[in-house]
Amino acid sequence: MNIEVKNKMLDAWIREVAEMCTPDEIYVCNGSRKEYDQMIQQLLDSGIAIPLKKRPNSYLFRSDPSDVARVEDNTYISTPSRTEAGPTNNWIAPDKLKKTMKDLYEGCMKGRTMYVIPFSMGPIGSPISKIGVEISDSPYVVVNMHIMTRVSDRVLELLGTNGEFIPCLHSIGAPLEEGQEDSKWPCAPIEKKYISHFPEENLIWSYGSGYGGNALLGKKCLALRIASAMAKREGWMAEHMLILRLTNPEGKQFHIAAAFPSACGKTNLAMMQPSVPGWKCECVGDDIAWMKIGPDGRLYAINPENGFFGVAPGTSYDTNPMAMDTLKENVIFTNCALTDEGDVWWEGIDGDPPKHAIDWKGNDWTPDSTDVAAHANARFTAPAAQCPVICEDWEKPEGVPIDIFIFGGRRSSVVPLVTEAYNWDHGVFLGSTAASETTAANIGAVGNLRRDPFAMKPFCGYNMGDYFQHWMEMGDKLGDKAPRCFYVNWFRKSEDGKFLWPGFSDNSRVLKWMCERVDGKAGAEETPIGLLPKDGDLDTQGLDTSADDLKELLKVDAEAWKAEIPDIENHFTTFGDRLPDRLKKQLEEFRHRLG
Ligand code: OXD
Ligand code: MN
Repeated sequence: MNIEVKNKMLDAWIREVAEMCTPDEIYVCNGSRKEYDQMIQQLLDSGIAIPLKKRPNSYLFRSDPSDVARVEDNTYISTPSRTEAGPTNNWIAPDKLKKTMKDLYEGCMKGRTMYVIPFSMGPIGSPISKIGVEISDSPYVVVNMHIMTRVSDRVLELLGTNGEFIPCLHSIGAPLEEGQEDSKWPCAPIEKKYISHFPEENLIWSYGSGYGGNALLGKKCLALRIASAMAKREGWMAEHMLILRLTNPEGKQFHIAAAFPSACGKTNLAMMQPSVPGWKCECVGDDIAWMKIGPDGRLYAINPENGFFGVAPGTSYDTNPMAMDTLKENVIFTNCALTDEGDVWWEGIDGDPPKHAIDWKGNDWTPDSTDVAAHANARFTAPAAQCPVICEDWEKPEGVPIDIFIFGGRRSSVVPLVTEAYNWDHGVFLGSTAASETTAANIGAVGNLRRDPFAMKPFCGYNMGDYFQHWMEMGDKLGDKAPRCFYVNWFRKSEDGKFLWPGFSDNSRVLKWMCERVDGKAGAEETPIGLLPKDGDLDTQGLDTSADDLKELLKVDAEAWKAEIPDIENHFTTFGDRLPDRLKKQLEEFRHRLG
């Protein structure tokens, strides 16, 4: 070990893991630039990282073709009883799961270095932040954690001799025998991959995958699954939400937190540049919000992350110019294509496709190839501080006060552009019934409707019925200081299959209406599904959308909604007696309003 670890629990844990996993070496990370550069050099020397001539200090990695995304089927919430994990999570009893995984961990780091990565989720020392320590045998994980979290020796100082941390154990699950040649992306086969959470012990064990949310344990595992269970116990919220600040022409600020399932444009909205003159949008975070009630009774949010781990395909100067400008240097790309000029390329990026490239699997690619050049889930890892519209308060330890919650999904029909909830309970009803049509990013048939409550289905670390109840209780505590709730759908289509709403920067028109509702300035009409903008309430100046299309976008078809009720009932039934009575009441009232 390169340093002496003063924290007793950490020291004991490192020794215990080392004994089980038998690495050749142990290295405790300090988060310095020098350390990052050395790790990158090592990855370059072994041919794992590919330098990009066109982007300073940026590198491309190619994963194993079997290790390209989060593995929800191999993800477990291991609570003492199955009921505590609830119907939306995979469950194995802790003893059994630990036994299986200990057998896998036995000797799994042979021939490798075991890295100890002390990190903070949230600014180091903030009252909302949490300290984690990830042990991993993947240098790729180390460099990504450097960007996505705050890795620092100051974290160890803060821990002192007895401070608490969340232990996150990760192994790619590929021991190296003496003389055995390493592969470029070692990992275990799918049946040996386990992404396990023990919420009662605040413990994470991940085995077999080197990719994204399976391996960068600060993100989905700690900041959502473990944190949501802690938040329930401690009376705060850990949500799968972007955070943005909108400033109106008079200089008044509004803070919005929005939950969308994957492939609904969350990162684009987080960095959106308004088309409405005089309005300004700044990004606080693009994926996760931790929120606590402040001394003034309002709800304050921080972004616990330090970087963006965004989906590259589809990102362009058209769809997200601020993301494109964030990606100019100091970026790790994974599973993008490589051009002959030494740049990355992906489907949907600006300009013409290159005449020749190397695809994400390392093969020659031309526009005539039948396969995509970049994997659909190809990613960029970029420091949040590099975003040109990062909010100056994004690292404020106390967070920003949330005025508005947005829920949403991708629906080609039925759901209008925007709906305001009648009150908190109705807002929780909208969040708990949120649904999205599946895209290529989801496993299963494209176009199926999948209920993804609060976009937390894959990320809630306990029984989701109890999570709904937690939302109700937070509303009770917040009272009239609670954020207002809205539901949006940017994806409604005309009968001939065209998107009715231009989206992107024009989404600012919808956000403007929300802010004006909060300010008591904009009108709305009551409908069975909630409050909708009346004619003239939505700022459509300069918008290239016909009056008929606008009408269709804001249409409430009671019959179509009635047809949704059985599916909502089925969805609610899965939570059994854990479903809050207040949600049952909401469903009854909804049915009644529909007539
Ligand atoms: C993500 C996700 O990677 O939600 O952020 O899948
Ligand atoms: Mn996400």
